[in-house]
Amino acid sequence: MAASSATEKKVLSDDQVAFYQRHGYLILENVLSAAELKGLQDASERLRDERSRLGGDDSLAVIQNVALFDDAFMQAARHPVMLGAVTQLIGENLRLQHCKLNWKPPAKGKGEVGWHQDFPFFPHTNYDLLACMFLLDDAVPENGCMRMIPGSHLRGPVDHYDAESGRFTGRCTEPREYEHDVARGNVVDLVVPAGSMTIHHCCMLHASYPNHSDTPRRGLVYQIAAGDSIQLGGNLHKVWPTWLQGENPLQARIGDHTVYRLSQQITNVGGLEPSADWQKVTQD
Ligand SMILES: O=C(O)CCC(=O)C(=O)O
Repeated sequence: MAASSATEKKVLSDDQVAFYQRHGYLILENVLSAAELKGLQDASERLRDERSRLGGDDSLAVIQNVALFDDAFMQAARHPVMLGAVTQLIGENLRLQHCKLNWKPPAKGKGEVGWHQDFPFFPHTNYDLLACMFLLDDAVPENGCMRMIPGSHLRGPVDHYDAESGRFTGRCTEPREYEHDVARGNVVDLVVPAGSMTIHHCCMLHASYPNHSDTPRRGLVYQIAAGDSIQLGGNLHKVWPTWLQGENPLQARIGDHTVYRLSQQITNVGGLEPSADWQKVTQD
């Protein structure tokens, strides 16, 4: 999986780009070769102790900063198909904001993730920020696949704060933002075979089912930001300074139009340790 010049060949058709802009998500089937998939599955097995340490044997384990645990995950961060697709959606200059392995073990009825957007966890100066998930197992409703409300990204960020305490909850706290869509079936289950990749916009309202099956559902997530989409809040992860492609433009684009020049690169002197600081719900 060599780092690519992602512009050489277009990964997405014009229809796929238009679909993403309209619906806020995409499915690219069978992106990983059999060898790449096996390599990532093997790498995830090497994290089994970490999963247990996080209490993830009978619940969803979110192992943060996996690219720092294992080079296989750092190589996958520069997968040419992923970078090619992301380039077409948010541009040439790409920063890795965070990466993680979401490992849903076959613990019956566990691992459900409630409706939320990613953006409120780590707001940026614009919305050119998206998540790519490589599925390391077939994903179906029975083993906890993700669900999306198509078009919800166009509404912009919605509230994730508890009205009484003012605390960030990590879940959408305005049920009207999703209940109506769920009731009328405006929800898409991302049913995809292992080796596929899904992409979703940072303002996409999404959730995932609990695992009711006998098989795990592992999803390897890369959250990628355009070079001029600058993080305003939330955690700065250890992998955050990882530049995936292109150059640091040394500017912050605020919304669609205002561009503010930055005098120097922001440096991340701390950052979260690989998974050590993981706390359920409030961190992504
Ligand atoms: O892995 C899952 O099922 C949920 C992933 C998700 O919603 C997220 O990482 O934001």
